[in-house]
Amino acid sequence: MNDVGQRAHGPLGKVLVIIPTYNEADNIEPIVARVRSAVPQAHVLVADDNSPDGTGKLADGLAHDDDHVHVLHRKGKEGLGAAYLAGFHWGIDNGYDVLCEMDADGSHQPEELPRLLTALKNADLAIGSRWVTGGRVVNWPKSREMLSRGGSTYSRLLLGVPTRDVTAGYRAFRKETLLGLGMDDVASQGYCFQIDLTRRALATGYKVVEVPITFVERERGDSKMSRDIVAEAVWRVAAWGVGDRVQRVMGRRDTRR
Ligand SMILES: Nc1nc2c(ncn2[C@@H]2O[C@H](COP(=O)(O)OP(=O)(O)O)[C@@H](O)[C@H]2O)c(=O)[nH]1
Ligand SMILES: [Mg+2]
Repeated sequence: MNDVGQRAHGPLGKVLVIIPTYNEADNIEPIVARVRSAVPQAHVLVADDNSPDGTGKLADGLAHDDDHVHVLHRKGKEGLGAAYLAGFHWGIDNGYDVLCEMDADGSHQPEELPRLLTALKNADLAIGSRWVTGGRVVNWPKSREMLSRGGSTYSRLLLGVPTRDVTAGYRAFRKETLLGLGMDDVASQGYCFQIDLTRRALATGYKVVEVPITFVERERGDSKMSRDIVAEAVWRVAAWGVGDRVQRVMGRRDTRR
Protein backbone atom coordinates (compact mmCIF):
# COMPACT_ATOMS: atom_id res chain seq x y z
CA MET A 1 0.00 0.00 0.00
CA ASN A 2 1.05 3.51 -0.79
CA ASP A 3 1.32 5.84 2.25
CA VAL A 4 -1.54 8.19 1.23
CA GLY A 5 -3.86 6.06 3.33
CA GLN A 6 -1.96 6.81 6.51
CA ARG A 7 -2.62 10.56 6.62
CA ALA A 8 -5.19 12.22 8.88
CA HIS A 9 -8.56 13.03 7.30
CA GLY A 10 -9.48 16.72 7.31
CA PRO A 11 -12.96 18.27 7.62
CA LEU A 12 -15.31 17.58 4.71
CA GLY A 13 -15.93 21.12 3.39
CA LYS A 14 -18.35 21.89 0.54
CA VAL A 15 -20.45 18.97 -0.71
CA LEU A 16 -21.76 18.50 -4.27
CA VAL A 17 -24.24 15.73 -5.14
CA ILE A 18 -23.95 14.83 -8.84
CA ILE A 19 -27.06 13.28 -10.40
CA PRO A 20 -26.53 11.98 -13.96
CA THR A 21 -29.73 11.90 -16.01
CA TYR A 22 -30.98 10.44 -19.22
CA ASN A 23 -34.77 10.55 -19.60
CA GLU A 24 -35.62 11.02 -15.94
CA ALA A 25 -38.39 13.62 -16.35
CA ASP A 26 -40.65 11.85 -13.85
CA ASN A 27 -37.88 11.53 -11.28
CA ILE A 28 -35.75 14.66 -11.39
CA GLU A 29 -37.97 17.01 -9.38
CA PRO A 30 -38.69 14.62 -6.48
CA ILE A 31 -35.08 13.45 -6.19
CA VAL A 32 -33.65 16.98 -6.10
CA ALA A 33 -36.25 18.00 -3.50
CA ARG A 34 -35.32 15.01 -1.36
CA VAL A 35 -31.60 15.81 -1.53
CA ARG A 36 -32.26 19.44 -0.64
CA SER A 37 -34.24 18.51 2.43
CA ALA A 38 -32.01 15.59 3.55
CA VAL A 39 -28.73 17.55 3.31
CA PRO A 40 -29.67 21.26 3.04
CA GLN A 41 -26.08 22.52 2.98
CA ALA A 42 -25.15 20.36 -0.03
CA HIS A 43 -25.35 21.60 -3.62
CA VAL A 44 -26.78 19.49 -6.46
CA LEU A 45 -25.45 19.18 -10.01
CA VAL A 46 -27.71 17.52 -12.58
CA ALA A 47 -25.52 16.17 -15.41
CA ASP A 48 -27.99 15.72 -18.26
CA ASP A 49 -27.10 14.15 -21.62
CA ASN A 50 -29.63 16.20 -23.60
CA SER A 51 -32.50 13.90 -22.59
CA PRO A 52 -35.20 13.84 -25.29
CA ASP A 53 -37.90 13.82 -22.59
CA GLY A 54 -36.97 17.31 -21.37
CA THR A 55 -35.25 16.37 -18.09
CA GLY A 56 -32.65 19.10 -18.70
CA LYS A 57 -35.34 21.81 -19.01
CA LEU A 58 -36.98 20.66 -15.78
CA ALA A 59 -33.59 20.78 -14.07
CA ASP A 60 -33.08 24.33 -15.39
CA GLY A 61 -36.35 25.29 -13.71
CA LEU A 62 -35.13 23.87 -10.40
CA ALA A 63 -31.80 25.70 -10.75
CA HIS A 64 -33.62 28.95 -11.50
CA ASP A 65 -35.55 28.71 -8.23
CA ASP A 66 -32.75 27.44 -5.98
CA ASP A 67 -29.13 28.66 -5.87
CA HIS A 68 -28.02 25.27 -4.51
CA VAL A 69 -29.05 23.51 -7.75
CA HIS A 70 -26.93 23.55 -10.93
CA VAL A 71 -27.22 21.92 -14.34
CA LEU A 72 -24.52 20.62 -16.65
CA HIS A 73 -25.94 20.25 -20.15
CA ARG A 74 -24.07 17.74 -22.25
CA LYS A 75 -24.39 17.27 -26.02
CA GLY A 76 -25.84 13.77 -26.10
CA LYS A 77 -25.88 10.33 -24.53
CA GLU A 78 -22.30 9.34 -23.75
CA GLY A 79 -22.86 7.03 -20.80
CA LEU A 80 -22.84 7.32 -17.05
CA GLY A 81 -19.06 7.35 -16.66
CA ALA A 82 -18.53 10.29 -19.02
CA ALA A 83 -21.32 12.26 -17.32
CA TYR A 84 -19.76 11.66 -13.90
CA LEU A 85 -16.28 12.63 -15.08
CA ALA A 86 -17.65 15.90 -16.47
CA GLY A 87 -19.52 16.42 -13.18
CA PHE A 88 -16.40 15.72 -11.09
CA HIS A 89 -14.43 18.27 -13.12
CA TRP A 90 -17.20 20.83 -12.83
CA GLY A 91 -17.33 20.30 -9.06
CA ILE A 92 -13.59 20.52 -8.53
CA ASP A 93 -13.33 23.61 -10.77
CA ASN A 94 -16.12 25.25 -8.77
CA GLY A 95 -14.53 24.73 -5.37
CA TYR A 96 -16.31 21.67 -3.98
CA ASP A 97 -14.41 19.37 -1.59
CA VAL A 98 -16.69 16.31 -1.61
CA LEU A 99 -18.24 14.87 -4.78
CA CYS A 100 -21.13 12.43 -4.37
CA GLU A 101 -22.67 10.09 -6.95
CA MET A 102 -26.42 9.46 -6.82
CA ASP A 103 -28.87 7.96 -9.34
CA ALA A 104 -31.91 10.05 -10.28
CA ASP A 105 -34.43 7.22 -10.00
CA GLY A 106 -34.75 7.03 -6.21
CA SER A 107 -32.71 3.84 -5.87
CA HIS A 108 -30.19 5.76 -3.78
CA GLN A 109 -32.20 7.32 -0.99
CA PRO A 110 -31.06 10.89 -0.25
CA GLU A 111 -32.09 10.36 3.38
CA GLU A 112 -29.14 7.95 3.70
CA LEU A 113 -26.58 10.48 2.45
CA PRO A 114 -25.81 11.90 5.93
CA ARG A 115 -24.54 8.43 6.94
CA LEU A 116 -22.24 8.30 3.91
CA LEU A 117 -20.89 11.74 4.72
CA THR A 118 -20.33 10.80 8.36
CA ALA A 119 -18.35 7.75 7.24
CA LEU A 120 -16.30 9.89 4.84
CA LYS A 121 -15.03 11.97 7.80
CA ASN A 122 -12.60 9.11 8.49
CA ALA A 123 -12.13 7.84 4.96
CA ASP A 124 -11.24 8.81 1.40
CA LEU A 125 -14.19 7.12 -0.28
CA ALA A 126 -17.51 6.04 1.24
CA ILE A 127 -19.60 3.52 -0.71
CA GLY A 128 -23.31 2.96 -0.09
CA SER A 129 -23.34 -0.82 -0.08
CA ARG A 130 -26.11 -3.34 -0.68
CA TRP A 131 -24.01 -6.36 0.12
CA VAL A 132 -22.62 -5.69 3.61
CA THR A 133 -24.47 -6.61 6.80
CA GLY A 134 -27.43 -4.25 7.15
CA GLY A 135 -27.57 -3.45 3.42
CA ARG A 136 -30.54 -4.59 1.34
CA VAL A 137 -32.50 -4.19 -1.86
CA VAL A 138 -36.23 -3.52 -2.21
CA ASN A 139 -38.35 -4.57 -5.22
CA TRP A 140 -35.36 -5.71 -7.23
CA PRO A 141 -36.00 -8.66 -9.54
CA LYS A 142 -34.04 -11.75 -8.48
CA SER A 143 -32.22 -11.65 -11.84
CA ARG A 144 -30.84 -8.15 -11.17
CA GLU A 145 -29.82 -9.13 -7.63
CA MET A 146 -27.95 -12.17 -8.92
CA LEU A 147 -26.24 -10.10 -11.60
CA SER A 148 -25.13 -7.52 -9.04
CA ARG A 149 -23.98 -10.01 -6.39
CA GLY A 150 -22.29 -12.14 -9.06
CA GLY A 151 -20.59 -9.07 -10.54
CA SER A 152 -19.17 -8.08 -7.16
CA THR A 153 -17.95 -11.60 -6.39
CA TYR A 154 -16.41 -11.95 -9.86
CA SER A 155 -14.62 -8.60 -9.45
CA ARG A 156 -13.44 -9.39 -5.91
CA LEU A 157 -11.97 -12.68 -7.04
CA LEU A 158 -10.28 -11.40 -10.18
CA LEU A 159 -9.08 -8.09 -8.78
CA GLY A 160 -8.37 -9.22 -5.21
CA VAL A 161 -10.28 -6.26 -3.71
CA PRO A 162 -12.11 -6.64 -0.36
CA THR A 163 -15.11 -4.43 -1.28
CA ARG A 164 -18.47 -6.26 -1.07
CA ASP A 165 -20.43 -3.97 -3.42
CA VAL A 166 -17.89 -3.12 -6.12
CA THR A 167 -20.42 -1.85 -8.69
CA ALA A 168 -22.33 0.39 -6.24
CA GLY A 169 -23.25 3.77 -7.65
CA TYR A 170 -24.01 5.60 -4.39
CA ARG A 171 -20.73 7.13 -3.28
CA ALA A 172 -19.01 10.06 -1.62
CA PHE A 173 -15.45 10.92 -2.66
CA ARG A 174 -13.09 13.48 -1.27
CA LYS A 175 -11.80 15.68 -4.07
CA GLU A 176 -8.23 14.58 -3.28
CA THR A 177 -9.24 10.94 -3.80
CA LEU A 178 -10.54 11.58 -7.32
CA LEU A 179 -7.46 13.60 -8.25
CA GLY A 180 -5.09 11.09 -6.66
CA LEU A 181 -6.54 7.97 -8.28
CA GLY A 182 -6.12 9.36 -11.78
CA MET A 183 -9.81 9.73 -12.68
CA ASP A 184 -9.12 10.95 -16.21
CA ASP A 185 -7.78 7.52 -17.16
CA VAL A 186 -11.06 5.82 -16.16
CA ALA A 187 -12.30 4.79 -19.57
CA SER A 188 -15.29 2.71 -18.62
CA GLN A 189 -19.03 3.17 -19.03
CA GLY A 190 -21.55 1.77 -16.52
CA TYR A 191 -20.73 -0.74 -13.81
CA CYS A 192 -17.20 -0.86 -15.00
CA PHE A 193 -16.76 2.82 -14.23
CA GLN A 194 -17.61 2.15 -10.57
CA ILE A 195 -15.42 -0.95 -10.42
CA ASP A 196 -12.48 0.96 -11.90
CA LEU A 197 -12.86 3.84 -9.42
CA THR A 198 -12.92 1.33 -6.55
CA ARG A 199 -9.85 -0.61 -7.64
CA ARG A 200 -7.89 2.57 -8.39
CA ALA A 201 -8.75 4.05 -4.98
CA LEU A 202 -7.58 0.87 -3.24
CA ALA A 203 -4.45 0.52 -5.39
CA THR A 204 -3.51 4.12 -4.61
CA GLY A 205 -3.76 3.34 -0.89
CA TYR A 206 -6.92 5.26 -0.10
CA LYS A 207 -9.23 4.23 2.72
CA VAL A 208 -12.49 2.89 1.28
CA VAL A 209 -15.42 2.24 3.66
CA GLU A 210 -18.77 0.60 2.93
CA VAL A 211 -21.93 1.92 4.55
CA PRO A 212 -25.03 -0.32 4.46
CA ILE A 213 -27.89 1.15 2.42
CA THR A 214 -31.38 0.16 1.35
CA PHE A 215 -31.45 0.24 -2.45
CA VAL A 216 -34.98 0.76 -3.80
CA GLU A 217 -35.78 -0.23 -7.40
CA ARG A 218 -37.08 2.63 -9.52
CA GLU A 219 -40.86 3.12 -9.75
CA ARG A 220 -40.86 5.51 -12.72
CA GLY A 221 -38.95 5.59 -16.02
CA ASP A 222 -36.77 2.91 -17.56
CA SER A 223 -33.40 1.43 -16.66
CA LYS A 224 -30.57 2.22 -19.09
CA MET A 225 -28.71 -0.93 -18.13
CA SER A 226 -27.83 -2.97 -21.21
CA ARG A 227 -26.15 -6.16 -22.31
CA ASP A 228 -23.23 -4.06 -23.59
CA ILE A 229 -22.66 -2.52 -20.16
CA VAL A 230 -22.53 -5.97 -18.55
CA ALA A 231 -20.30 -7.36 -21.31
CA GLU A 232 -17.90 -4.45 -20.94
CA ALA A 233 -17.60 -5.14 -17.20
CA VAL A 234 -16.93 -8.84 -17.74
CA TRP A 235 -14.08 -8.38 -20.20
CA ARG A 236 -12.50 -5.33 -18.60
CA VAL A 237 -12.42 -6.90 -15.13
CA ALA A 238 -10.83 -10.03 -16.60
CA ALA A 239 -8.25 -7.90 -18.43
CA TRP A 240 -7.44 -5.90 -15.28
CA GLY A 241 -7.16 -9.11 -13.26
CA VAL A 242 -4.67 -10.57 -15.71
CA GLY A 243 -2.80 -7.25 -15.96
CA ASP A 244 -2.51 -6.95 -12.17
CA ARG A 245 -1.12 -10.46 -11.90
CA VAL A 246 1.42 -9.88 -14.66
CA GLN A 247 2.54 -6.64 -13.00
CA ARG A 248 2.89 -8.38 -9.63
CA VAL A 249 5.01 -11.09 -11.22
CA MET A 250 7.12 -8.39 -12.90
CA GLY A 251 7.52 -6.71 -9.49
CA ARG A 252 5.77 -3.43 -10.39
CA ARG A 253 3.95 -1.52 -7.64
CA ASP A 254 1.42 0.56 -9.58
CA THR A 255 -1.55 -1.75 -10.32
CA ARG A 256 -3.94 0.94 -11.53
CA ARG A 257 -3.55 0.35 -15.26
N1 LIG B 1 -26.07 11.68 -18.13
C1 LIG B 1 -26.31 10.36 -18.29
N2 LIG B 1 -26.94 9.67 -17.31
C2 LIG B 1 -27.18 8.35 -17.50
C3 LIG B 1 -26.77 7.65 -18.66
N3 LIG B 1 -27.14 6.33 -18.52
C4 LIG B 1 -27.75 6.25 -17.32
N4 LIG B 1 -27.78 7.45 -16.69
C5 LIG B 1 -28.33 7.80 -15.37
O1 LIG B 1 -27.63 6.99 -14.45
C6 LIG B 1 -28.49 6.62 -13.37
C7 LIG B 1 -28.53 5.08 -13.25
O2 LIG B 1 -29.10 4.53 -14.43
P1 LIG B 1 -30.22 3.39 -14.41
O3 LIG B 1 -30.80 3.33 -15.76
O4 LIG B 1 -31.15 3.61 -13.28
O5 LIG B 1 -29.32 2.09 -14.19
P2 LIG B 1 -29.65 0.82 -13.28
O6 LIG B 1 -29.98 1.37 -11.91
O7 LIG B 1 -28.39 0.01 -13.30
O8 LIG B 1 -30.81 0.14 -13.91
C8 LIG B 1 -29.83 7.26 -13.67
O9 LIG B 1 -29.92 8.48 -13.01
C9 LIG B 1 -29.77 7.45 -15.19
O10 LIG B 1 -30.63 8.49 -15.67
C10 LIG B 1 -26.11 8.41 -19.69
O11 LIG B 1 -25.74 7.90 -20.75
N5 LIG B 1 -25.91 9.73 -19.44
MG1 LIG C 1 -31.59 2.58 -11.55
